[in-house]
Amino acid sequence: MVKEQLKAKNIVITGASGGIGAEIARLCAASKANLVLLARSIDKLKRLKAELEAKYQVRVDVFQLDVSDTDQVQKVFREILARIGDIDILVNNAGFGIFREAHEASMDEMKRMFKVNVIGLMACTSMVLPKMRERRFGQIINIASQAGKIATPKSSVYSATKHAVLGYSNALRMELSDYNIQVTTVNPGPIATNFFDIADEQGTYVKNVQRFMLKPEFVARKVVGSMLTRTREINLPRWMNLGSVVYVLFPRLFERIGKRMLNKK
Ligand code: NJP
Repeated sequence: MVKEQLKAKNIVITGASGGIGAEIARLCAASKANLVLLARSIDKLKRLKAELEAKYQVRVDVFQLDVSDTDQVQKVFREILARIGDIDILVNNAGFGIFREAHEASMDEMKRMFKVNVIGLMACTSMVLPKMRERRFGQIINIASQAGKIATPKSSVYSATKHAVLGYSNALRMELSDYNIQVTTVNPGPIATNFFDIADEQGTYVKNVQRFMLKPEFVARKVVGSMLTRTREINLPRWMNLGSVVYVLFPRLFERIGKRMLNKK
């Protein structure tokens, strides 16, 4: 997939060391965008940089960044802005989940999930907003989740973080609507990535939803397809979104009838 409009655009991707972040990076590089890739695993980022530069002759900068460390976020983004100038697209993709019933979740897990999935995403966004507003150009793509629309058992904390991402993004979209800056949210169902190594220690969920699992390449194609368009929200697979529409309209009925279907973890 090659998207001509991305040629020479500066795209920053958090959580780019694996999973959908790395796939998004590959497609952007194929479209000749300049990339800034961020994650904690610097070795994986360096390997991806070498792969993309060799294959597509694009510029790839990599920085080690734990998005939950907001001082580090500020430092790294200042460095990015100084080095590459304007950021055209920010993909806030870094995130993780731990599936556990609320009474079993530790304080530390709760804080870590919020610090990465919510505060980290907001911190990165804050760093690109002033320049984007000044230029009246840009796009912020926030990877949320279907869990941000329908909360299910054993995902109370993860789901709360993704609801927070959607709330933040919806307000941001309205604030930026007069500035030609698009805010796109992405709400996938389960995707076959390493996400479940941490989220689903027992493997129960993966076993139960194996047949619905999305391929990371497919999700990445949809995300890259939305770049520099006015796409508001991407919901994958489409039928899951139908579920969230019904949920909003008839929550009590949905929870009663869907009880077994929603209890897959
Ligand atoms: O997961 P995985 P996905 N600071 O584990 C990085 C959402 N999602 O690609 O730091 C900075 O393969 C980590 O890098 P590293 C999900 O919530 C997924 O599936 O080196 N980066 C890695 O590159 C998340 O927002 C599913 O360990 C941090 C990346 O994040 C996004 O999709 C379903 C970090 C995670 O790659 C990508 O997840 C859904 C930190 N503190 C939403 N912590 C799904 N897979 O089923 C982690 O609805 N990273």
